Amino acid sequence: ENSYQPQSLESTIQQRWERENAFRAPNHPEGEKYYALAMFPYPSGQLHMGHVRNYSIVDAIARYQRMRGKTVLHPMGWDAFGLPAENAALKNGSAPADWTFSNIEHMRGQLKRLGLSYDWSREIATCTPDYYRWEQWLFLQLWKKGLVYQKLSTVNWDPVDQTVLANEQVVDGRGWRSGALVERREIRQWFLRISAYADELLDGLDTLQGQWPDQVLTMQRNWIGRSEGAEIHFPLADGSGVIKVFSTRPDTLFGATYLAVAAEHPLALQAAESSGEIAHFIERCKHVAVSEATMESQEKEGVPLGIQVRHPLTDELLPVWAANFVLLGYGEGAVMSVPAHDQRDFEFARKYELPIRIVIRAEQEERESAADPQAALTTPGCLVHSANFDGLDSQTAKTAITEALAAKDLGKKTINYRLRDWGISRQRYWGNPIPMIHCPHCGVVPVPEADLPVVLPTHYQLHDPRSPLLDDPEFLQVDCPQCGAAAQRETDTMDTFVESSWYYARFACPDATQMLDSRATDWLPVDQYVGGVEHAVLHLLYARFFNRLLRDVGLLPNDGKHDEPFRRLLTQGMVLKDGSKMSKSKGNTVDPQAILDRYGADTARLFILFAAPPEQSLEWSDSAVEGAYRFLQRIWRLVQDYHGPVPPLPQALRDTARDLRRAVHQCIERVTLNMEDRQHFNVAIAACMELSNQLAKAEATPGSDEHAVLGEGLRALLLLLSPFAPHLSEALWDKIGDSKAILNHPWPEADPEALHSDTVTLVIQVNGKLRERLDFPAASPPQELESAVLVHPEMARHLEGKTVRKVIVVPGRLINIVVA
Ligand code: ANZ
Ligand code: ZN
Repeated sequence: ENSYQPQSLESTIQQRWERENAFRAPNHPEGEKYYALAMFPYPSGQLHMGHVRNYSIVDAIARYQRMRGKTVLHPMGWDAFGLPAENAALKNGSAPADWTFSNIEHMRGQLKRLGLSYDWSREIATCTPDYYRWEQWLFLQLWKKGLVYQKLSTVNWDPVDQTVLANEQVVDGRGWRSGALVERREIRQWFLRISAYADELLDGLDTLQGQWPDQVLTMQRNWIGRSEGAEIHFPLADGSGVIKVFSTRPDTLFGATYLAVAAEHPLALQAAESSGEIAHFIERCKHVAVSEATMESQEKEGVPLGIQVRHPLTDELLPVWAANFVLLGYGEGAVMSVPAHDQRDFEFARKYELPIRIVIRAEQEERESAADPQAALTTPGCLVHSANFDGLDSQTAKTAITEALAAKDLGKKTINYRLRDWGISRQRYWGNPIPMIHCPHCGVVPVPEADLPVVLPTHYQLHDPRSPLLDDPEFLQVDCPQCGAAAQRETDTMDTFVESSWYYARFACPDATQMLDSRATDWLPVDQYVGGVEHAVLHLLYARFFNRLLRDVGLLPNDGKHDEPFRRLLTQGMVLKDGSKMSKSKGNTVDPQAILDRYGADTARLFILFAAPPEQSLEWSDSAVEGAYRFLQRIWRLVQDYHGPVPPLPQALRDTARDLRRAVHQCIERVTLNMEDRQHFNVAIAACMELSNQLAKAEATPGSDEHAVLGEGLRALLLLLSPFAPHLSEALWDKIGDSKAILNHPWPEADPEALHSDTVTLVIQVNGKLRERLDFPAASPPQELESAVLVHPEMARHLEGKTVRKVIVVPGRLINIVVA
């Protein structure tokens, strides 16, 4: 009866929370609101330690803020569409929906077992029509605004499985399932015009400075990749038009010795018609997966197209090449190559023996640069061999040359973004159907709003990777809403990042009969968002984009306070074991369930928060788990052994009681500090551990001052621990607490009176050398200290036989005695 039994204790406490709807948030926050959110999980089947860490962090924050008197919203849901459900279904011949919902059941149970303070009445699963219908609705609004469009775009095509592959399904250039060589194919796909928000998304990052990790802000800035430069036109020698290029270095224009275009550039395709070599080159480029990273790292290769252009300022003839490092989708899909000043162009020129012409001299260099450079000089400098622009610095020359081009109508200043529009089409089944119809007469026609949602059929058993929507007349066949003719539904579904781009807003009003209502305005933005740093760009950028879309369709106010979705972001570190990331493939996972079964939720949570600061990686340690468990046992015993009830504090405390009380309030101060700005929960927990040791040592016979202080200290300790070990704290609070339930009990405040110490410890130096540390009354003026230190018994041996020349007092810190 009197020992710590986490299993039964935790289940009793959890039932109480459930009975009392303890974590139900009101529709509209009363008083100050606090919205705490963890990135919601994909229902893969089992919680892993990364989840436990993520949710323990947010739960500690949510519980702390509740005790600070805020109205807290802390919801949970499921990012439920996506490929793994299809893969699992293929393997077991089940339906993705069944697999998904049974996983949700199981994982919900695991989350409940962890005792997380969720308002479960707000649970969302994104694969339900109640949720995804609003995405379809938004899609139609964006279509009206011109923020949705279709264009040809490249996909990875598996010729054996006859299906489009996601990038992660391409392994070493082959289909993950068929092993067939993947081809690049151009198909029409749907895009969201995130590029229209590029500047706003960039500027918004400034408002997050200090609230989001710098690393994430930098990654987003680079991802948006704003480049200022010029569009430059090179007239084709045969007079048939121009090739446009984008350059951030128009100052190097006179060093351009050839042009390079992307393999799929129209001019390359045209040249391929009459050249087997060129056609072969383009064909080979097709087999490289479509990512910037692979394009960057591959060996640079190219082929001359047999075309010439004229230099826009010198009229010199330059050859045009197709090259595998030029991206079709960036800038103009063509570059002017300046081998002397761009490393990539340099390597390419070396390989194919193209001329290298130096036009920039590093500022500090006196003589002409070497005629045979070993690498490109990529820094700005002073122009040479550049006609009337010689002698200008790069910065000035950029403007001057761009102006000269503009005067000839052969160029202009432009800004380019690395950020591409968001291709949301997926040729997959288990996703949100794009609400469009293809009519043979009218072309693309949106599904009328009244016909929403387009419900995704859930009954298919999957037998091959091809989307069953393609073969289901029930889904496919529809009358054109405009002309009534037989038409076909779109079979592409939306990227699952669409669902995760607005779920945080829907949590505020999960039952709203529109996408969002005024509850979202009141609860947003999320005050604290926590998740993995792997989401630094895509998810976190898309959500920032969507929040602005929701604003611009009128669902959130345009008041400057609702632009950003997440006010503060914490990116938690990984959970490691034996020095490497826990993962199934490495076989080094620790199943949270096993820890819960053995030690209970409080131990699991406490260990995981104590083992490292939240943003750093955490090394799993069985003995540290054991240690966390023993600590909780110790707290249990400490409170059980207390001879209650807790008496009121006497007016004046004796010395030892006063010291103990100081320790209690110092702990409150330290924990509070680490719950707020720094969020170093490990330090907070360490402070609690230290206090528990001090309390355990107190000699507290009932009736003594110490007994009263111990009571106060145990109460404080339970309050301070309750965000980390909520079950134990609440159970013990029942025994020793004052009336209010610990969940909503005000967070303890450090009493300045108690923190105040009557003595100060000063460092005593003799001739600048440390000799003693001595206590003096805190209020002593310097003259008193001067005389007191000289007669202090501890000082006799240091001063014996010496003549004191001078005593220097640095108040609160040290006394230096100068002797001869
Ligand atoms: C000439 C030049 C000279 C360049 C020089 C650089 C250095 P960011 O900063 O990323 O915007 N570029 C333009 N379009 C490209 C494409 N579609 N694929 C690959 N590279 C492309 O980079 C802009 C620079 O990348 C441009 O400036 C262009 O090369 C190249 F000394 O033009 B530069
Ligand atoms: Zn029609």
